[in-house]
Amino acid sequence: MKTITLNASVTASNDRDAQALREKLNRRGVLLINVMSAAGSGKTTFLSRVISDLPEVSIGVMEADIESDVDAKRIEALGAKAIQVHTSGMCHMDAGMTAAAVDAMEGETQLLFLENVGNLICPAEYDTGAQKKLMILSVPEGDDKPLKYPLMFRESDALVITKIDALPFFTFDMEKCIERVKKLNPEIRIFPVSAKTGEGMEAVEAWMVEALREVKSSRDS
Ligand SMILES: Nc1nc2c(ncn2[C@@H]2O[C@H](COP(=O)(O)OP(=O)(O)OP(=O)(O)O)[C@@H](O)[C@H]2O)c(=O)[nH]1
Ligand SMILES: [Mg+2]
Repeated sequence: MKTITLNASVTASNDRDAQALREKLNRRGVLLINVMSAAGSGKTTFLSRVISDLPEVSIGVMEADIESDVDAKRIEALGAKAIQVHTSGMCHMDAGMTAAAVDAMEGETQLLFLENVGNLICPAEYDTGAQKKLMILSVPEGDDKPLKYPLMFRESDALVITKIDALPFFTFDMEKCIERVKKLNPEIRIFPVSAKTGEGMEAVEAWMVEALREVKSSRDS
C-alpha cells in the first residue's frame, strides 16, 4: 500500500487548481467524491460498506490523515485500491494536494473517494476539485451540528446521517436536524443510514451510481 506525504499548495489559486482537476476527471469519466465529517463519525466504515455493496464498480479511496495508515489498510483489506495521504499536519486537503493524490493512485478506477481529514471546519473551506461533496453526520454528534458548523452543510451535495442504529440511545431529533439542514441548503440530498446494519445504504449508493453515470455520459456526449 502506497503512502505519500503532501504539503499545502503554494499556488494562490486553489479554485483554479480545483477547476483544472475537475475537468481532467470529467474527461477521464471518473467521479471523485469528497467525503467530509468530524473525526470518528464513520467515514471509513461507510466507505467500507459501499465497497462491499458495489462490487461491479471499481473503487479507489484516498485516505487523508495527519498520521498513520490504519484507514488505508482497512480499505485495502476489502480488495479496493487505497492510498494513504499524510497531510503534513494540515487539517484539510486542498486542490493541489488532491490532484497529486489522484496522480498517485495506480490503475483504473471509476469511482474515487477522498476521505478528508476528520473535522467539521477546514475541509468545508477548500474546493478539492471533486465533482461531488458528501458530508457525514453521525447520531451521537447531535442534531444541533447544522447550527454550529453551517458551512459544511451548505457546501455539500449530499448528507449521510449515519449510526441510525444508535438512535434509541441518543437524544437526536431527526426531523429537527433535517429541517435545520434544509434551511441552510434546500437542494441537499439527505440519506439516514446505518453503515453497521446496512439500513438506508441502497438509496445513497443509487445516488452515487447516478452521479457516476452522469459523469460518464457527459464525457461520451
Ligand atoms: N453503531 C454504529 N457504529 C458505527 C457506524 N459506523 C461507524 N461506527 C463506529 O464508529 C467508530 C468510528 O468509525 P470510523 O469509520 O473509523 O470513523 P471515521 O470517520 O473514519 O474516523 P476518522 O477517520 O478517525 O475521522 C467505529 O467504532 C465504528 O465501528 C454505524 O453505522 N453504527
Ligand atoms: Mg476514517
